[in-house]
Amino acid sequence: VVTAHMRMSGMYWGLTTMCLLGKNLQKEMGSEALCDWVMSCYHADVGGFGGGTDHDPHMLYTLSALQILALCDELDRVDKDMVCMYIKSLQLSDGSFQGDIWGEVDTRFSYCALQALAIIGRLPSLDGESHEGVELAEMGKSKAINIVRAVDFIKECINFDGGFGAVPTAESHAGQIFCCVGALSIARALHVVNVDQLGWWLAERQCDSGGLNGRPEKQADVCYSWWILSSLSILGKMSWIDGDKLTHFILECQDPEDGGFADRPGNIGDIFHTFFAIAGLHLLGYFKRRARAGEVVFREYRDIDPTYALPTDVVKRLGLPAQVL
Ligand code: GRG
Ligand code: ZN
Repeated sequence: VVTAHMRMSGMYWGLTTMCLLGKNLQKEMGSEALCDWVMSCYHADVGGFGGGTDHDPHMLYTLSALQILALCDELDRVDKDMVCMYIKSLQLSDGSFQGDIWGEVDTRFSYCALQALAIIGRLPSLDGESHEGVELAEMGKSKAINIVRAVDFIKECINFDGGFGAVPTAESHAGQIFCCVGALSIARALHVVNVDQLGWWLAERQCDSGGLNGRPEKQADVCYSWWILSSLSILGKMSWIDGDKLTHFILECQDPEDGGFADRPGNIGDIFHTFFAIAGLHLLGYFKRRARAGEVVFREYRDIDPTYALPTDVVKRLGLPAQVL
């Protein structure tokens, strides 16, 4: 059960999982009706999406909505200029982004903003050139976000340990690190990262159980398999953790009865942890190995992109920018 206010993200987690497992959204998941529902959460007056019908627009659900439309190849349904204006309206003068009109600032929203703009082809590049096929000139500079400041703000969130927090001076946390590394990958600005120091901090998150925690002294949780592995993958340091031990931990989190994955072994599964467990197993090459071992069904599984958390073929189809080391 996904809480009503975040149904949009729940739908993104569920649909992406189905894609990764080789399901066809058009033929097997009724993607057209799903996109009708997504559009019923759109606020045409401001350009943002809510987490459910009749919910106020928010950056988090605007990204989830665009990701769903991208998965279903239905991006033509949105007014890209309006969505761009919505995201720009949430950028503050220091380059940060707030989640909605109420003003909470968090590096999660920087990531959401940059990915959302990339998906709709409205992401300015750092050197002032527009990306291939993007008609930014037509849009006019005044309508674009300030990408230089967006990167500067993320830089301000780097801590002495090489990690990133939600805002400047906030403690390093693996979830925020994913957001910052992902945003920098999208902006092609990974040069601001101290790769060895951050890679070391991330690798240190592996616990005796093989699972990963989100910060020192905390319990392992399957969702960090994604937040940490994707960051390490972008930084080219996936080999710094023990992949076999992590694979074993993730598989232990699956409920043998209903198939879902929980945060840790023995707990009740949910769609959030199921998505990140499957996505983590993909990055670990688990399904490829099973396909190579002759298990035919695994051949239909699709890979996931570490920067966008979308199937790699979708990222390719849309020509989305990403820097990986
Ligand atoms: C497109 C994949 C994708 C994401 C969109 C919303 C977002 C961008 C990213 C969220 C990143 C984040 C902050 C993840 C962490 C989630 C989490 C498990 C938080 C728990 O924090 P604590 O402090 O738990 O309650 P710990 O594990 O530290 O005990
Ligand atoms: Zn979790």
